Amino acid sequence: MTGRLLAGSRVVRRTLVLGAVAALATGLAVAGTPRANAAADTLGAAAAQTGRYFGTAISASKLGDPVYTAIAGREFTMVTPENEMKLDATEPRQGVFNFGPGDRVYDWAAQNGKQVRGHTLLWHSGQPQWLQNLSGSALRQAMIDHIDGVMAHYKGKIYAWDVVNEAFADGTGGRRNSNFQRTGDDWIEHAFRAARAADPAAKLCYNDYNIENWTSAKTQSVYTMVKDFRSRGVPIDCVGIQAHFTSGNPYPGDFRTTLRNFAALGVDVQITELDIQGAPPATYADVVTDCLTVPRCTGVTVWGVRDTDSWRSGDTPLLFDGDGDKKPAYTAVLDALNAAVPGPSPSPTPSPAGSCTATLSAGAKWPDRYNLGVTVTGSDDWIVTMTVPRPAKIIATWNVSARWNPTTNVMTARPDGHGDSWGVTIKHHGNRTWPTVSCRHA
Ligand code: G2I
Repeated sequence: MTGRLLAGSRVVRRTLVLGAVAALATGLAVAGTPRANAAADTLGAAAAQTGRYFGTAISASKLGDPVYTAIAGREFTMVTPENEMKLDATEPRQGVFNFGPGDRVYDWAAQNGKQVRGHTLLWHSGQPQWLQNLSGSALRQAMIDHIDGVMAHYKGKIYAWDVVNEAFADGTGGRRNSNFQRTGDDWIEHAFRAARAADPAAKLCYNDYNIENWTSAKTQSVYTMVKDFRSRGVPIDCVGIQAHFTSGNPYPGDFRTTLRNFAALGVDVQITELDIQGAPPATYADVVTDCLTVPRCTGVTVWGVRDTDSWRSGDTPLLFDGDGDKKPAYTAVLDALNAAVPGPSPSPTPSPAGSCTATLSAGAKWPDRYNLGVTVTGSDDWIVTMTVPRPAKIIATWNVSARWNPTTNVMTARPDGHGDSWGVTIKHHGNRTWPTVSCRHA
């Protein structure tokens, strides 16, 4: 059996999937005691063990820098184009779209197995001149046309879109005065409805800063809007909390309450632009731990790779220094992510000389599922453990004997006589973060 065949005719596919499910089902009765995951050694892998992503902002202009791409490729599972999908970049003239820079970031992410957050469709800042010159119904129509044009281009490819960015004012908690706002209060809900129609597969987020502190007027106003949208069926799936922390806008002790309260409205919450002045390790760990305590906090994105890549580089607010070396904050975040893995600490099993390695590679993709190839080296009698980030599930395997434990969401695989290259089909249920794998000799 091959993964390629799985994409074949409906009859063939059904046969293979059913066969594989039967093979997996035999594991249900014999699945053993849940084992804790080994500590992961990258941010993305550690977050994936908790069913979350760990992302970074990426600039197209830096994709030629090998230090930058090595760190980004290794550590992160989610990518946000820092500027390339903004209004001025994507629609520089009315009705004339430019997806070159956005595609460069998207393609790099896709080629490296990462998902993409789309940022951002409607923002008061970064507007091209033609848009700033419009008002009233002409502006409203241009806003909808922009959403339609950009979302059509990236249809089916984006994990979540920041549909509306920073629409509330600091301090008072009222709406920010902008050209969009002057078209009427209902511009935000119209944007979300248009976005849902344009790409039903993307999660639709409202994204803002200074909404970390639960008691602030701005947080309360955004919360009231999201609650209202949920009660009236306006399609909103997530709230992005930027988390740009400075001495003037410090990490608040009630951040976890904010995450929990938004999540209780039935939306995902995501930390979307994290950076902290001076990068204090304890504060970074606290922010990440807050996310880990809220099941609907689905991921954390830091706003850049190295300090020198930051929009406020003088604050050295990120996890890697200008040389690309890991800072103490990196270790604090990795430890916080690894500490979240449930279950007892793994017993230190000595790995035999030349212990085996399982390597994943991208296979075919469908809207609701994707294939991964697995190649094992270093042993011909191996046991591979694959931990799948919830709510994704393995629904089929080929060229391997597999047991699926639904309690732990872990598959254990052994050779079935077809060699050391095999594969799985994963139904992602919205979480396209790849599983983590480990290998040991049988
Ligand atoms: O301002 C920080 C962030 C606040 N939330 C929304 C984010 O989209 C925003 O990101 C920043 C980028 O990090 C900056 O890189 O947004 C700025 C404004 O769009 C970005 O700055 C722009 C400069 O304004 C341009 O002059 C410059 O050409 O960056 C461009 C590329 O370096």
